[in-house]
Amino acid sequence: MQRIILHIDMDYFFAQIEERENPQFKGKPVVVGADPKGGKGRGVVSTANYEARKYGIKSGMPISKAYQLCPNAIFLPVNIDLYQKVSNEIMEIMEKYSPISEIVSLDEAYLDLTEYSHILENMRMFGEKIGIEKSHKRAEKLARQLKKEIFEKEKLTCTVGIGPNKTVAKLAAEKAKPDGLKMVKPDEVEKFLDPLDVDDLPGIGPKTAEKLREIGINKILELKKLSKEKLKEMFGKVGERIWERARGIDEEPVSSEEIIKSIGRQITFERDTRDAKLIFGTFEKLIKEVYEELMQNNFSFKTITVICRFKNFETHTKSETLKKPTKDFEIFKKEAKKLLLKFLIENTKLVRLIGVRVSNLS
Ligand code: TTP
Ligand code: MG
Repeated sequence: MQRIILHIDMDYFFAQIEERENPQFKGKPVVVGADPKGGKGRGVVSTANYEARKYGIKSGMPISKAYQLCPNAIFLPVNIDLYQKVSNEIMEIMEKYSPISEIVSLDEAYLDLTEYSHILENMRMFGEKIGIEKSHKRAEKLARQLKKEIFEKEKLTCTVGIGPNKTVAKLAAEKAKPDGLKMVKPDEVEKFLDPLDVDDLPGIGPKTAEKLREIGINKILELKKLSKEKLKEMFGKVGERIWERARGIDEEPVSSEEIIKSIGRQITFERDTRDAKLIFGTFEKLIKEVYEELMQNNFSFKTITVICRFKNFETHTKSETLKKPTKDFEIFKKEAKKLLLKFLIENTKLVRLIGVRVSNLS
């Protein structure tokens, strides 16, 4: 059946809430994140409003870099309790628009409007074609209402994308930011996707994109020239997924079931360090926190991943997958420490950040 999927993403979410709470910030560059400490701060940018983005400031960038780019910006700490409260209110509004919804993050969600619009509009006597066209109109109207209701109740703007599946809906929203509404109908998918950059596709991260660029592939249109086999050979199982996504194929359902895929913790040291006692002491604390959350959810795990970022921001991960799932704390600790030790042996640089994650949960 032809589906109609809606994706909603709040505009510059954390920073927009701060603007709402402090109207005097409007029109000025606002950066939410770690304390810049006059350019010596060590954390990262959570997000920035559009004025700050004009200076090149982006999510995930070192806060010191953001400070360099625009020292006069308004730098604010992350007030996550407030953002969580606002997020809950928005998701409550959003969930009224369809019985099938999926919350992806604090500011992002999917709605499946297929059934809903079909029940209302798909009058069989007009045949399937008119039915789906009316359904699209209905979906667009719902999207406009949703944007309006959020703006009236929360005084915040968002962007909505509508498409035949999650991938297309999400990309449509991304391309319509900020305060936009974009619908891509099934027969428009190809025209919409072809000119986009390969790394626009969900599932293509910077490393995959780099590999593709190396062989002269920049746009989705060019990506489509590679066979499924070739992509599998290059990227393994995800290659197949990439082949499908490039053609606008995505069968993944909108599902409200909360699936925890992994549990992890990481920490940036106050100062780059090689102090083994500090590194391993901190690491044990992280391991304990991860293990506690694992036990709260009554999960077994199979894969352990350790992340290590060095002085120059060079970041590496190492993973170990066990033969069978376990809940054993001692195995977790032993394997994780082994991975961390490998990092420290292979690399003599100062350590900036360490982290540990378990996945393959059951
Ligand atoms: P996004 O929706 O990715 O970004 P955004 O809402 O700030 O901006 P856009 O208009 O482009 O949608 O993320 C939502 C929030 O999640 C963001 O406001 C802050 C937080 N976040 C981080 O803390 N770190 C990150 O690296 C990213 C990407 C987001
Ligand atoms: Mg957003």
